[in-house]
Amino acid sequence: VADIFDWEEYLCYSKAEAAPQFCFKQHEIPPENEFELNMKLEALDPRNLTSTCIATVVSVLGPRIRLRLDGSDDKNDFWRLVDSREINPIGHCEKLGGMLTPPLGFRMNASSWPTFLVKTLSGGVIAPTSSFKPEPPDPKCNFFKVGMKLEAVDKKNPQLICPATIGELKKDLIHVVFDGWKGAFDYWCRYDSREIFPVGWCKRSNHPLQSPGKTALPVKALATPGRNKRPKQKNSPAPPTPKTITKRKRKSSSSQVADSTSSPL
Ligand code: MLY
Repeated sequence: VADIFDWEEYLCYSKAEAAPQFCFKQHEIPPENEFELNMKLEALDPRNLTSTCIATVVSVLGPRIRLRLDGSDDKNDFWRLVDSREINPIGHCEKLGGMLTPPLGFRMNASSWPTFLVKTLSGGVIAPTSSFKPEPPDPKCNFFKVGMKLEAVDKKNPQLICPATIGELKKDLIHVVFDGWKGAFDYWCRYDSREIFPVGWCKRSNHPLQSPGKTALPVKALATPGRNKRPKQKNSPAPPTPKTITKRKRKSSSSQVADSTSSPL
């Protein structure tokens, strides 16, 4: 899906500019992801940021990991960058004089927490300290301008990163507007949010990037009827009939859109 969308073409088509790197609290070179499935670490409970819990890596995608709090259900998974301040190696909390706490919605009786903690830690691989990367520096202020393009996490489908535009500014806040999605997924966040990225970040970090919703794309690219039913032509260039040659030459645009509309989500 994602690899077919091309920013360069799209910026040109939409006559927009990409928000420069210095606007973002992201490293220009995305960090290496050295986490592996089932590794355990400490994470702030996203539903209760004053509490530090044990979490397990349940997916790995580019420089992001999907986490599940030990003792919680599988309905509250969340994603963190490997250079997030909100994840730390096991032992970090205690070193600072803190205590590990059960997650909100702990499945068992609170009194069984100490035993649960020992068991859950002994049943997993401890993520090595070297996999936690330093947080990027803070931009000095809100450098964004209305109309600039960026890549942003879709908070309603947080595994997805999608093309977006700065719709509005309000002091330290920016309005993230998802291209081609009629406002349903838009949100406000701070300029130093870890969920927004410069154009090209997904490509550089090997993270999939969604295509914009189809209303944001050139009409020409959408106008070919039945494009989704056509079998893949990549490796089998069947000799085209004279009729198909005339209208189907623009391979890049039609293949782009076929993908943006076939999202399973
Ligand atoms: N299949 C879901 C996901 C939409 C994702 C929108 N993002 C990319 C802004 C839906 O159509 O609701």
